[in-house]
Amino acid sequence: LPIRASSVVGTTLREHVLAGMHAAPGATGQFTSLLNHISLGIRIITTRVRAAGLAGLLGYTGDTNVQGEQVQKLDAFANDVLVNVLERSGHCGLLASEELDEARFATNSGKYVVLFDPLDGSTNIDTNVSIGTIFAILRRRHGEIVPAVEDALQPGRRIVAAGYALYGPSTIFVLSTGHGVDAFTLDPNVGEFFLSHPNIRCPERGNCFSTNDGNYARWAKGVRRWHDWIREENKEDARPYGHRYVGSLVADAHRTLLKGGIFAYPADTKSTKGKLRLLYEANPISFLFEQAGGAATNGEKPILDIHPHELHERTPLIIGSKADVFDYETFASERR
Ligand code: AHM
Ligand code: MG
Repeated sequence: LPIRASSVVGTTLREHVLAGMHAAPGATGQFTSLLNHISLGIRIITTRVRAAGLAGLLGYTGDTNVQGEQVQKLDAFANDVLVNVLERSGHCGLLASEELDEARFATNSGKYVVLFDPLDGSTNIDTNVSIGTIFAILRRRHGEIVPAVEDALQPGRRIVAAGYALYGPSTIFVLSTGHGVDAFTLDPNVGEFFLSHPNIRCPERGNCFSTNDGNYARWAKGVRRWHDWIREENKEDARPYGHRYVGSLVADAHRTLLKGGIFAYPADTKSTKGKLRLLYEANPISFLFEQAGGAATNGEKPILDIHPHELHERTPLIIGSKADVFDYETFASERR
């Protein structure tokens, strides 16, 4: 088979998305345009994230700036940018964000729904640790003339595209339109994303686990036993696993996607339904893991099979290499 031009390292995100459109029979260009608008939003957010420390140094943060105007916090800024680019695209019927209490109607004729967390890991901003943006795109429910909130409450199985941007040492945009996962790195001088990691595959098994261990005493017995087990010395397998935890989902998920292993944020006696949000955190990340050959569960069933009931619903989230997620499930369900 000839190598697809769009999967060669160095291809721009724009070219890649366009090539996907040409390969899809009957494509109208609306989806392509929507993705290009999201990419624009991410580039705008990047510039503000990169200036965040500097702005603080110059006294531009806090409650008011030198002009006496209120200065927006980074997460509110990121939210406004995404709302604006989505509304301008003309293809988004409904949008929902971690930063908005209610879903928002955008363009009545827009056939897509976009769910997003504009700036995830925001408690890490003050200490200059990586943060990210997460999004999922769904098609509006079939046959409905105008958008309704129910369009957002579809299971993750119906996602048509999902991705995240990680604002780390470089900005990286990880995307799946349902044909595997590719990552694009931003060249800040050119202002363009270039394909840097084509066809990402999550390893079958890893050697690293990622949990907030401070919650140990609050976890269910099965989860505690899994956690004890993964830290035990064993000559026959990779145990004890190494431990990494950033506390920004995008950063922890990105490492786990590339290197394998497991990230787990189970329910506990304080967060009885889990902490992470189903629609705009767990679902898009789970879609990417499944597309890369990894797995994503709430401990009982695949995240993507959950039928959502409300916009800001929470879920336990366990993602990673297939074998590692399977081990977790056998402990959590007390089959082991
Ligand atoms: P946020 O949406 O308020 O930023 O919270 C979500 C974050 C995730 O990025 C991360 O995985 C998790 O919360 C960390 O939680 P904890 O601080 O309890 O370990
Ligand atoms: Mg969040």
